[in-house]
Amino acid sequence: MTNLLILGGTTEANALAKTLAERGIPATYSYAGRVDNPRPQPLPVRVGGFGGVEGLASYLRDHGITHVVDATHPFAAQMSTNAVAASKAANVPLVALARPAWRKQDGDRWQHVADIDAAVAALTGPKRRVFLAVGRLHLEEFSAQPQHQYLLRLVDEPDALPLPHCDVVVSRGPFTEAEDRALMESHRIEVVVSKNSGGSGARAKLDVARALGVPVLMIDRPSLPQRTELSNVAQVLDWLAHSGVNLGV
Ligand code: 3Y8
Ligand code: NAP
Repeated sequence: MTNLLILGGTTEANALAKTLAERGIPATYSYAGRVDNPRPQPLPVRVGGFGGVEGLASYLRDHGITHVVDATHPFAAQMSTNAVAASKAANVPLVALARPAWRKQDGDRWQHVADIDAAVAALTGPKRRVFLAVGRLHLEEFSAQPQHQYLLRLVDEPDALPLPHCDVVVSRGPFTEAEDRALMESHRIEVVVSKNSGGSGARAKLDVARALGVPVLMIDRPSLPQRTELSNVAQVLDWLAHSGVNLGV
């Protein structure tokens, strides 16, 4: 009996969940529980960590999971690393639904940096108006460069902020070019800090930066373990069909 686990939290995971629900393919959608009101899903949802590799391996066995699709964000490196180890331990096949990294285009003024710390170091220098579009989890690191006027975009209202000069926009994506243009022009943004998330949900700020001639500090992705990577829902359905799953309609 087919029973999928989707490790979610991305636009692509949501598209997969919609398709599986429409086809009546049994699956559970998993959130980490990072934000207050995660988007509802057309599948049963579970929220919260599994308790490391062992916890996930036990979850796979206890719930009779037959396939794992890791559709988490490319920066969710710990989850993806655990998922590969746990699926091996529980002998459950796994694929990743992974979107390609964004690539510099003509007109882009990107400076690639290896990680968050390198992005912080690259902000050394006199005060600038910085669009810090990397969420909440790593704001602390940027307090090493308190001189800037920051624009922060967060999913939830923050309680405390580690930066002395910042404006906060509470907004979850996917984002449009019109709203990102309005935001970046009204805040007179002079540099954008972005993770190389890929996908469509957060690329608008890069298209606007190109149009406005604004430089981007582009944070490269963390390395992930070896696994089969598919890049769209159709390929996941194909993988399921080839492993004997009845695709319903
Ligand atoms: C909880 C689940 C959809 C899916 C929406 C995608 C697109 C918008 C781009 C910017 C960048 C950022 C952030 C971002 C994007 C999508 C997608 C994506 C970036 C939700 C969601 C959860 C999270 C967690 C959250 C992190 C934060 C990161 C905001 C849902 C909305 C900055 C990553 O407050 C916190 O603790 C937030 C934590 C991890 C990174 C960080 O360090 O703060 N995502 N984002 C998931 C869970 O609990 O398992 O409610 O929908 C999902 C989405 N976030 O189509 O509706 O697919 O990438 N999410 C980054 O890329 O830099 C925003 O503002 O320009
Ligand atoms: P992470 O650092 O790789 O994972 C840390 C721990 O959080 C994991 O070990 C696991 O806990 C738990 N976890 C992460 N994703 C989970 C999921 N989908 N279901 C259940 N538990 C999960 O992860 P993260 O970067 O904080 O990302 C958390 C969530 O936000 C993921 O769903 C991800 O897709 C989404 N997201 C992240 C980003 C980002 O920039 N990182 C951007 C957009 C969306 P245990 O070890 O206890 O199992």
